[in-house]
Amino acid sequence: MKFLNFLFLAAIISCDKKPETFNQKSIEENCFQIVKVGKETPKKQYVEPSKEDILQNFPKHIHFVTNEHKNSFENVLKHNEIEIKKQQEYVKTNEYKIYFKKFYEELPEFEYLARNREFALAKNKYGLWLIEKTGNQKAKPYFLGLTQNAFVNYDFNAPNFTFLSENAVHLSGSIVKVTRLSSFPILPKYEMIKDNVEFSIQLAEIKKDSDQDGYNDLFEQFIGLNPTQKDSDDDGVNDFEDANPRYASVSSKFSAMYEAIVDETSPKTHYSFTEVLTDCDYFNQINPKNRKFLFYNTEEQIPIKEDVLDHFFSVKYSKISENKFYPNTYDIDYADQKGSGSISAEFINGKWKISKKTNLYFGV
Ligand SMILES: [Ca+2]
Ligand SMILES: [Ca+2]
Ligand SMILES: [Ca+2]
Repeated sequence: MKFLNFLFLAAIISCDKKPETFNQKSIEENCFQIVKVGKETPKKQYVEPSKEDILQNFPKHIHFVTNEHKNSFENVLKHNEIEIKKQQEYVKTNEYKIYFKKFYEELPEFEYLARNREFALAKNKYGLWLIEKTGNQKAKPYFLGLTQNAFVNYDFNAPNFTFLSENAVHLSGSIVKVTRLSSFPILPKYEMIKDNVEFSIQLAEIKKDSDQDGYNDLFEQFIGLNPTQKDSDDDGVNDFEDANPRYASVSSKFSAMYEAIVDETSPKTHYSFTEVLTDCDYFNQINPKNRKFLFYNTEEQIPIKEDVLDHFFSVKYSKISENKFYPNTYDIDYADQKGSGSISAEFINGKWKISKKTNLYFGV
């Protein structure tokens, strides 16, 4: 029941900040609850894509043909849950750790599905990756750019199944329409668009890293970085090393507050970010030290559309409210997979003191 009970209790508090310039005004409005605004700007209506839209907008780098001799989608889906459980058990075994040793040792944050020659097929929260490990060279992950509309049917029982030919990655599955009920952490609902599909992606396409910054073009496109610029936000730190690669950091009192709230220690890998959806510049301009962030504003909705936003942005924050009773104290409501509650930030002697209170546990 991840977000079922989640409500941003828009504690509308008077705020006597008098914005002076246009820019200043927009930051204030985007960051603070202001009584004049009254309520949040209504969200843009999400328009569900038709099956034709999905086929038309299917990523151009993925070629597909239909193959009559494969399992039908209905059949695959029937066993999907059992297969996923089997895979979850398999990744805990020594057999798994030994079979994928050379990949696993370097990049344990991926889940490995199959191994062909010097390549492994792996997944993480963004989707499927091809990981190359040649000799003593460092393992190199390439994102495959398969959208949620490409349902891949891999053989969980055979980690040596063939997914690689000389020049391309081949996977079988179906093209589907996916609908998720954002309030429930349950499996999504699928509607079949094209059954028995063989997907193929050219290796050259997969390995393309136009700006040579370490992320392949397909990954940069997916997470909203610039595939033709090493340093997307032009702050002097290349995308691959940048802990906040979409927005240049700017120090300010409230950026420091957000840093104190969110910059918790976490394994800092190049292939996992904490995604935050916010229109508040104080928030997206933070300079994190302990983990990597991707900030998106509600207008761009990159890379995931409305129907899956809740699953991609696992922590949500409300705007800032000035505390009516305590001076120099600000409140933010939050919700994550574990529960929801409020964060209180007090500014004392130039430093932020943060306290977090969980009001509701989701029991997961
Ligand atoms: Ca790149
Ligand atoms: Ca780049
Ligand atoms: Ca940068």
